[in-house]
Amino acid sequence: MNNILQQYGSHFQNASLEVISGGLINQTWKVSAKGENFILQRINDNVFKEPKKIATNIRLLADHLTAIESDYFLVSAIKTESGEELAYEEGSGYFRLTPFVKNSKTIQVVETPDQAYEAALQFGKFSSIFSDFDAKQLQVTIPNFHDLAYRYKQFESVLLKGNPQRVNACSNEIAQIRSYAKLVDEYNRIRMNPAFKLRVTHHDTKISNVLFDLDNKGICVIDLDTVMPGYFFSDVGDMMRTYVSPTNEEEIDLSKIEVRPVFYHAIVQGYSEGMKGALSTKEQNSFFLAGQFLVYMQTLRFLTDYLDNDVYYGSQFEGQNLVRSRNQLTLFSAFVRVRKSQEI
Ligand code: GN1
Ligand code: MG
Repeated sequence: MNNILQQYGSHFQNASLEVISGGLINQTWKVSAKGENFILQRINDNVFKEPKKIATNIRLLADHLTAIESDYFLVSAIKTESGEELAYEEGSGYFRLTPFVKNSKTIQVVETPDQAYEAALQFGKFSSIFSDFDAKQLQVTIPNFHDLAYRYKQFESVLLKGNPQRVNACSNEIAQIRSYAKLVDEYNRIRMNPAFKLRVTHHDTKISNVLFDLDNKGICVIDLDTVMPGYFFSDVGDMMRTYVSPTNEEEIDLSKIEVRPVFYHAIVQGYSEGMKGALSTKEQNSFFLAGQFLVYMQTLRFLTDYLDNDVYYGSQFEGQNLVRSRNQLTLFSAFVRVRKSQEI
């Protein structure tokens, strides 16, 4: 790592690093150098095949904020001494350094409806601040990332080409997933419907991607790698997926998974306020569908990866991605149940 930090100049000569865990894709460190803190991330270039596209997007967004004289806080990369937004080293890959925002903190688990509200407000604000920016200008950093129809096709194809033992052993999960396939048709209809607008979309709205101040108010969103043109259901749906249950996708005891209506409503309220009236009526009526889409998509993605020998997410124990997929299937059923009881 020292070779990488050297590219940022002598300030980092005696820097110390501390691993920050959490994400499944990129590696992250907190760097301390001469009393100042920074965040260093190694971009996984198996997933982000063209890391420079990320840097281009952040630059486009920053330029737009300058043009509209906005004081929105966008965490941009610190440049290397040779003026690059990414540091590269043969064999180690691409790295990005950003400042550690003073008096800020991240949280790992949503504990109160207020936190869900604050985060949703921030993700809504993030999209709405770029409402005059043509989202199509952004580079697509991961093609088909939140395309449910594409994810379903990947799933069907792994059933034929994946690990045959695992495919055989998962007939139950596969049948359940297939029984909900009507959602894919619904997704295709929505995508064609102009009432669902293409906007600057974050695509990874987990709670640890929001910076909070010390009074627990949201400051801004971080981790801009998957900012791409997208639809409201991506950001809303992934908040639903990750905030409404007291447990996360790693929970093995499925009886702990539940949908807490107050957290759901906090997301709807925060996001709607952040979007400042920009949501169409159709979008306003599709919050539940957004949750269903994203939970279903993550169920598909985890099971697809399990059947494909964990090539994407990796695994720390045999069957981890199967556990994650079962977890998401349980969350999906809980969503449907609570919807039927009209609490959400
Ligand atoms: C990945 O690594 P992380 O936690 O930021 C994934 C998300 C998934 C999430 C599931 C680029 O995000 O789409 O929802 O895992 N990001 C990518 O935990 O695939
Ligand atoms: Mg991410």
